[in-house]
Amino acid sequence: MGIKREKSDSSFTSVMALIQKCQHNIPERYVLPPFQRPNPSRVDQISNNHPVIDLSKMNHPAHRSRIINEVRKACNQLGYFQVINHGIPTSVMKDALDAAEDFFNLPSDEKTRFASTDVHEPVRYGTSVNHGTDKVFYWRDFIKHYANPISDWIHLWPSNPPTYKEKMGNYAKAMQVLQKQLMEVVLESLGLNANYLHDDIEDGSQVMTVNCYPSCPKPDLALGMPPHTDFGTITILNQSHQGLEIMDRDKKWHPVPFIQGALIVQLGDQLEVISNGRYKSVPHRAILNMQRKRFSIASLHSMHIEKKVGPAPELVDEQHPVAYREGSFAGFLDYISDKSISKGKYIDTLKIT
Ligand SMILES: O=C(O)CCC(=O)C(=O)O
Repeated sequence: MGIKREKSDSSFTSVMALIQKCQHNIPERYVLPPFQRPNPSRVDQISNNHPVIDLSKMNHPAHRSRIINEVRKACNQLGYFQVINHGIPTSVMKDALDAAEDFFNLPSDEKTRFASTDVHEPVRYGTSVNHGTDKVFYWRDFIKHYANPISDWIHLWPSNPPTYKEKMGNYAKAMQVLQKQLMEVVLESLGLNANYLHDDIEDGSQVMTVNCYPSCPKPDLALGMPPHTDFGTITILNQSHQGLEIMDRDKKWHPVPFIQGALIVQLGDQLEVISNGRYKSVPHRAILNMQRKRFSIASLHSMHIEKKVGPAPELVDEQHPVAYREGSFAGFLDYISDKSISKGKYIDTLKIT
């Protein structure tokens, strides 16, 4: 691929280590410029317009057409929705969050063996978004690992805590099944055949991003993650507590309500490209709180890393000319390898203006 690899760098202080030392304040490098801070007065606290879609009886024709209509409405309006009755056992969701917590509670040297600033690494532990390139730091520690097909990757995942592979592995497999079902519904909602790109979706890439946001003494000055959109087709998010905010089309932020047992589905840039811009990826960010640590697990799905994808031909016509060039997950990784995600977006390089 001709990629310039950065040297792995494990010299950073995790937020988990930092909170032992600073209980009342945060270091300067986490303080955001005023216009980037999570100003609660500019956040819509009372919106009850958050789509929650019941997936039970998804394969029953009457229910399926209702679900497709609800998905279409949510994707058009906000680019995200929550799903309930999705078939993933509560125990599988909880076990994965417990495995995340146990991992971040390990001593530093157990975690830093996975530390790297190289975004091409299939397993990577770090802090902020990329501690090698970020100017301002975000209040987050993370471990990311590839997951599909699981047999290709699981041997690279942490062996400590001892149950990590089993618990996170069961969850990753469940997410891969659910994303295939959700993609069929999303594609149908666009008027495409449910089997469109079937094999590419089946063999696609899955990146599990496991996030830890320790409680923060100054949550009004910092963020857990900056505003960004995800690269892939869809992301499925499991979380221990509320903390995600999404931006609507009027650029107003909305806290996503926490619903016990629900999963959050967000549209990514690759789906925006496939839809030829009919659907837009959803900008989102993670906010912090003073009371407790929050964990989230984002399962990011996309086509296979090298697979280039453009708009579906069925969604191109005289009124809707091709609006994006083809792009790939590999192209995205090359794009972000030397720049912060808040500095520019790969999808903007694909737009035909
Ligand atoms: O933790 C969250 O709510 C958001 C996580 C996220 O955006 C990500 O991992 O890309």
